[in-house]
This record gives sequence, structure tokens and C-alpha cells, in this order.
Amino acid sequence: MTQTSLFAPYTMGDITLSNRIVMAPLTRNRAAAGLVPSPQAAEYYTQRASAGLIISEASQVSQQGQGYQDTPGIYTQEQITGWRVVTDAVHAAGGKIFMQLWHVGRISHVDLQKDGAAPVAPSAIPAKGKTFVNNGFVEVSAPRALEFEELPGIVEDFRKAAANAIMAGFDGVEIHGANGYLLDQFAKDGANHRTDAYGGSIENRARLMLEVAAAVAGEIGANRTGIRLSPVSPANGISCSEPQAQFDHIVRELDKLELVYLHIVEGSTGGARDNAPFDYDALRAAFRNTYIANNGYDLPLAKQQLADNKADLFAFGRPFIANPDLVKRLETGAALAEPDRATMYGGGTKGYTDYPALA
Ligand code: 8OZ
Repeated sequence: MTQTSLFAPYTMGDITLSNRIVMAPLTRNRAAAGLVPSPQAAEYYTQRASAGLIISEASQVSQQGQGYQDTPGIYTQEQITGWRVVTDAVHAAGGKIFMQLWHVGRISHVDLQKDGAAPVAPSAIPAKGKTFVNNGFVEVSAPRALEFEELPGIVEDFRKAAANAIMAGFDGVEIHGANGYLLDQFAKDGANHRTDAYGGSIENRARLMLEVAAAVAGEIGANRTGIRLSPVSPANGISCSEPQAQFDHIVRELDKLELVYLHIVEGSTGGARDNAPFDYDALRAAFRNTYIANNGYDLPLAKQQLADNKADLFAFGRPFIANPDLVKRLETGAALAEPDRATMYGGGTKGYTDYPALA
């Protein structure tokens, strides 16, 4: 049997990635006026184009879907035009880039919403959590429950955003179904107390996420549609009483839609990989296309998991902030630089485009 390598090309759907290292989506809060990617975004992403695949920072599908200051959108012509500069630059550098499509649901603040409205959620249950607005961390605002009649509009926002992402030159999209944002809020009973067709049972809680996935895949093709899930992450105050059964069901249904990849945050987002028992092998076994593993990976763990056929691709998040040439550093065993926390969220070029590649 031939040895698979992290550093050899991998074919995913209709595209060939130059290696199996993925740049995970990273929120950087540097969008310009109009929530258009900043002029420096093209440079930032191009510096990281040696990743086999870049997944963009989470980008809201509507104003209602925004939860933090200065995150980019993909619902206006100006935003599409701005993102086109980024994708052209990444492609010219030989990279591939998907856009992460985001609706934050209850993780938002009235100051970001149209006319100061309440953020929306499956149920009127506030999250215990903070967001960043008006240049400071504040408690999220109390949400209102979405009306049944509003849910087709949410699906439509994701569908349009996916079409916009393709117009902006992305190779595909990743639906953000993780980390306690809207689709994860619907999927998990800590946030979803609905009594209609979108709550109460495993099938009902999965419904909105699966409708979004079907709509996006129908619009741009399943071969360009991936999704990110975090079955046991408590991120943004979310909880689920039966994550294994919930996510076994979701992944079985996503497999039927033939999405191009499943991107799993294993454990607690940005934290422990073993915060709760969960059988990720069951998800991998239920999904025929590409499995991207994420959370706390380093080179030895990625090598081991690849050798054991636990995943096809490995997404690195924070290491990509300070190491634009992360792939080369991993391949050559070079030391990794540490990111500066103070410049992760917001600011200018400092801590954004000024981390050097190795000479
Ligand atoms: C960090 C800060 C703000 C948002 C996620 C989109 O956790 C995020 C995010 C991360 O998925």
C-alpha cells in the first residue's frame, strides 16, 4: 500500500488541492466600510495560498446574520466585488478558497441589527456569552424566536449568499453549522425549545440546517458545498443533551445530499479535544466524501490520524495566523511563530499581514 502524505495533492470533488493542510476559517474583524473585505485581505489570504485549501473567515449572509463588529458580508454587490479581488489574488498564487457562510443567530447585539431590532434565534433564550461591538466586549442581546413563516427567508439568505460567493470567484462555500451560531442553535436542544416542525425531535432540530444545505447545494452544486459542525463544543453557550444521535442523523442526511466535505471541530472549539465523549469515526463512516478534521491538530497528530484513515484533510486555525507559510514549516520541521492575541480581532496590518514567511 502506498503511504499517503499530508504534503501530496488531494482531489476533492472537481478540484485538486496541492496538499492536505487546510486553513481553517478565522474571524479577524478587519472589514472596511460596507463590511467589504479590507484592501489588505487579498494580501493576507494570498500570503497563505500554499494551504491546500483556504476557508475564508465567517461572512454573514445578511445584516441580521452579523454578530460582531467589522466582519465581512456576502449580501451586497459591493461585497461581491470586494471579495473578487481576494479570490483572484489567491487563484493567481495557485491557491483554492471556499467562503464560510454565517448567520450568528442569538450571538449578536441590537446595535448591529436593523433599526436596533432583537437578534433572532430558534427560541427566545439568551446565550451566556459576549460579543465584540462598539470596540468592546459586551453581553449579547436577548433574542426573539424566529416565526415559522420566517424560516424560508433564512434558507433563501444562505442560497443567495452561496450564489454571490460563486459570483465573487470562490471555489465553493462552507456552511457554518458550528460553534453555537444559528444552525447549531437549531440543532441543539439547549437553545431550541420550539414546538413546531423545527424543534422537539432530532429530525426537527436538524431540519433548518438540512434545508440550508439542500438549498445551497441546489444553487451551486453539492461538489462545491461543504459544512462545518461542532457536535460537542460548548462554544457561545450552546449545549446538546444527545449529540451523538443528533449528529449521526445530520451527517447521514448530509451524505444523501452528497456535500463535498464535512468539516468537524473535534471537542471544544479552540480548547480540549476530549471535553466530552463522542464517536467521530461514526461520522466519518456515515459520510462518503471528504472529512476535514479540526481542533488542536499539530503535525504528529495529523500524521497519525491520516495514517489511521481518520480524516482526509486537516484544518489548522491559529497556527496560520502567525505562519503564512505553515505548510512549508510543517513539511520542513521549522519552528512555528506564536500569534499575538492583541491583534487577532480588529486593527490594521499589524498582526495581520506582517507575519513573515521563512527566508
Ligand atoms: C472568534 C471570534 C468571533 C467569531 C467561530 C466565527 O467561532 C467564529 C468566531 C471566532 O466560528
